[in-house]
Amino acid sequence: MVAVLGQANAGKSTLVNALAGEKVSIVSAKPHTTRYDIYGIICQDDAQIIFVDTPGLIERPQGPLQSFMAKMTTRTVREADLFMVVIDASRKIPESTLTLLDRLKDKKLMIVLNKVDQVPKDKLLPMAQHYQSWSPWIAMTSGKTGSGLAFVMSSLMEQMPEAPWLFDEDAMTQISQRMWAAEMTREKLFQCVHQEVPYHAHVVTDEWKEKKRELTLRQTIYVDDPRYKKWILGYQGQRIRLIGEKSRMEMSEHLDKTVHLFLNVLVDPSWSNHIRTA
Ligand SMILES: Nc1nc2c(ncn2[C@@H]2O[C@H](COP(=O)(O)OP(=O)(O)OP(=O)(O)O)[C@@H](O)[C@H]2O)c(=O)[nH]1
Ligand SMILES: [Mg+2]
Repeated sequence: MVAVLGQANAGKSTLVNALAGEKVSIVSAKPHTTRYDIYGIICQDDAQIIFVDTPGLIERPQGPLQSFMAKMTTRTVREADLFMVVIDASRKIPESTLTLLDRLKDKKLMIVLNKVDQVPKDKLLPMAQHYQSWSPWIAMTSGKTGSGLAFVMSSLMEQMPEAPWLFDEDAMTQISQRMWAAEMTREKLFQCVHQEVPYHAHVVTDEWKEKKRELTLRQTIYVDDPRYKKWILGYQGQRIRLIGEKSRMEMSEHLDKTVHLFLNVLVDPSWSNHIRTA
């Protein structure tokens, strides 16, 4: 198990998807997109690597959702065999990442300088030298272009401890299909609805019905305030239609099925108290 940790928006989910070769985890330009640990599982030769994508670091968790997110990351740190700390090399490193590096200094730690496509080449070497005081194991990657990923994979393979495989060879992730589908719709909320709205929303798949190559899904988007419902619906329901269409198309592509998606928006001020992984 490889814990993929680091600041929000560093590109952790993009990296996990690229390394696992499947879209298991959602991605957006907004920080704190990932809310639960999501596994990206890959089997190569005689090795199985489980990349554990985690929520971005939260310095002072506020409210039940953020406490839940921070707790997940703490648990992952306890369980992992190896650690990847992902750093957005195009930005100043935040204090929380330095604290994390200090904590993991004596573990098997790979420091990943990510988004190198956005950094001038002459800056990379001094940057790598700087991080060597935490670990000599440094990778330079771009989840976007794929550069450096082959090195990450081959050096991880050499370092994986010997253990029985935890998942079947064809497993992609640990989350249920229903939850994966809910995450796809949540991603579209992050992409299509602006400002704070996506942080106040949660998606649940209520129904999953498969008939040959047709899949019918019903999902509920919970929001904690009626004004967010209005934003998500949009003028004459235009925004919710766009969200549904984008989510449906993406699911169709990944599942190779015709998907019919029905979305409903409900106001429930207490949804964040009931959040769980499933
Ligand atoms: N230029 C560039 N952009 C990237 C790269 N990797 C990710 N991004 C972009 O950075 C943003 C954040 O990516 P995510 O993968 O969601 O980041 P994350 O670390 O999982 O973020 P949280 O889940 O919010 O903690 C998205 O807009 C990505 O498209 C990269 O290598 N290069
Ligand atoms: Mg993420």
